[in-house]
Amino acid sequence: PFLFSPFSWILKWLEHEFLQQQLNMKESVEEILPFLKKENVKVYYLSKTSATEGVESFLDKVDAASDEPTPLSWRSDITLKTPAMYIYTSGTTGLPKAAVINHERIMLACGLFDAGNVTSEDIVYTTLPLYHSSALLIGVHGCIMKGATIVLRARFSASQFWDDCRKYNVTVIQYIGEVLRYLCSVPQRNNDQDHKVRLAIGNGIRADVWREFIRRFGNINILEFYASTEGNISFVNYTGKIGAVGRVNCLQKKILRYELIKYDVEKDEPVRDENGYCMKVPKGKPGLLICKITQYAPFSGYAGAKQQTEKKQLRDVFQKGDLYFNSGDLLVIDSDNFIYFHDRIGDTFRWKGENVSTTEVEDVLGLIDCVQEVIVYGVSVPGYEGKTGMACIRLKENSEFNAESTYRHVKTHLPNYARPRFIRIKSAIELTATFKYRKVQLMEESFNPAVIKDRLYFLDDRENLYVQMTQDIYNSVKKHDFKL
Ligand SMILES: *[C@@H]1O[C@H](CO)[C@@H](O)[C@H](O)[C@H]1NC(C)=O
Ligand SMILES: *[C@@H]1O[C@H](CO)[C@@H](O)[C@H](O)[C@H]1NC(C)=O
Ligand SMILES: *[C@@H]1O[C@H](CO)[C@@H](O)[C@H](O)[C@H]1NC(C)=O
Ligand SMILES: CC(=O)N[C@H]1CO[C@H](CO)[C@@H](O)[C@@H]1O
Repeated sequence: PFLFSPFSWILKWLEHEFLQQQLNMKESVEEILPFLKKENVKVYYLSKTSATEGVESFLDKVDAASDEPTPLSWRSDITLKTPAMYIYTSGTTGLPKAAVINHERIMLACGLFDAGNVTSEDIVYTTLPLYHSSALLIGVHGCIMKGATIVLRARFSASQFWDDCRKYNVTVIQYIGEVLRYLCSVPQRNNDQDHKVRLAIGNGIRADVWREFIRRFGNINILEFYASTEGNISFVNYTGKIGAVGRVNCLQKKILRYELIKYDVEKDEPVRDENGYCMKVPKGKPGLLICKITQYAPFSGYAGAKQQTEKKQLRDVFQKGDLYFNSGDLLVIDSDNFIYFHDRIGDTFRWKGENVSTTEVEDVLGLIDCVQEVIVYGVSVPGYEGKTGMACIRLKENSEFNAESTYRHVKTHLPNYARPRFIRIKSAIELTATFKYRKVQLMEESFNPAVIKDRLYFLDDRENLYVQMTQDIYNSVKKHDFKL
């Protein structure tokens, strides 16, 4: 939907970004073309011509279009509540879902650039994928709003990061999750503080990384925020407290009735008391963030997915008939009312008494050069408590899996208990609408090489290497000859 922006320069990047994906998607689209036709869906290629019957080209029409502002009459019926785009959120709590993003949400997201005093003089560097709300809503739309310049890189590279910043005179960077941690784990260089970056905007930074990042790369302002793509609740670290995403603000709390409630990680559901109601967590304990759905805090839901929308809502929380938005995130509020991000639910398994966050492991593996896509989950091993990690990887085209460098990467970036014991290489993980279903299926397929026809590797910590999984290894693991 955002293709219909009047800014033809966006199309220039999209052309770059999507050229590769487009080649892959072309086949997929053509496969279902008869169906799409029947449904009256118009299909365009992001190209100047189309050789496919029933598919039109788009870029030639853009070239031919006027670059005058869109006539007011065309958008007279557009309000703040009109859907502007859909963003697919990953399927951590069910199928991937198209979150409805209306114009108001885009404007709210752009507000972060106001909080960071971003101006038209700024140059913003984004290495995050454009299909994420961070890059698209805050980065791209923020730059349009401010008239700032955006520098895109198709894929994050820790070693190239600061060179890019120097080369393009970057003043603002965007981050998520582990990005800043990787930057800190690159060997120190003399020119670490030689750059013009003054502000980092993002979420998921931990307090220790925050400190190290500032120590090493200089006095960069960090604007840490918390928000879910589809949720109504958000926090910004206007406080300057290291590690915190924000602070309980009485005024905000009056309008946005959010709470942290007890959550049972194993059962994957909120804990309810004898009357069937949810329980607030005490200060300092992680709890599920929920937010009352009201006229001030509406929830636009997901496109065409009533059931999915329903799933993100919690009913009868503190009294009969009340309705809350379930953020799917565990947060902590400390005794000074500072708010911290803790984890996403449904994405954790336990191994050796530790909680392994699958998203964190996925983030780490996702940075390996040959990895196109990765799903991490736990598999049960008879005789062991909890589950041990398995990573299912789809390689980039024309890439080979390198057992040695993968081992080194995993060892450098993950604690022992979080390192995937098994790696499964699949030529196609259909990360389609059935993604979640497949994760369950993958879990059931477990790690038996007699059952799994894909290439399977085993982390042999005596050899310090990923080795090909064999029936012998499988038997020794099962018989506990090989201790995990
Ligand atoms: C970065 O700034 C320097 C000094 O102001 C300038 O010479 C150079 O052309 C700029 N680079 C880019 C890519 O704009
Ligand atoms: C929640 O959504 C409403 C309407 O979309 C908006 O006015 C409000 O600012 C949002 N609140 C947060 C914290 O995002
Ligand atoms: C793991 O999660 C459980 C349930 O949330 C919690 O009780 C426990 O303290 C956590 N363990 C660690 C080591 O963080
Ligand atoms: C907007 C804002 O106040 N951000 C602050 C977040 O915390 C860092 C670290 O103390 C401050 O430097 C930022 O100014």
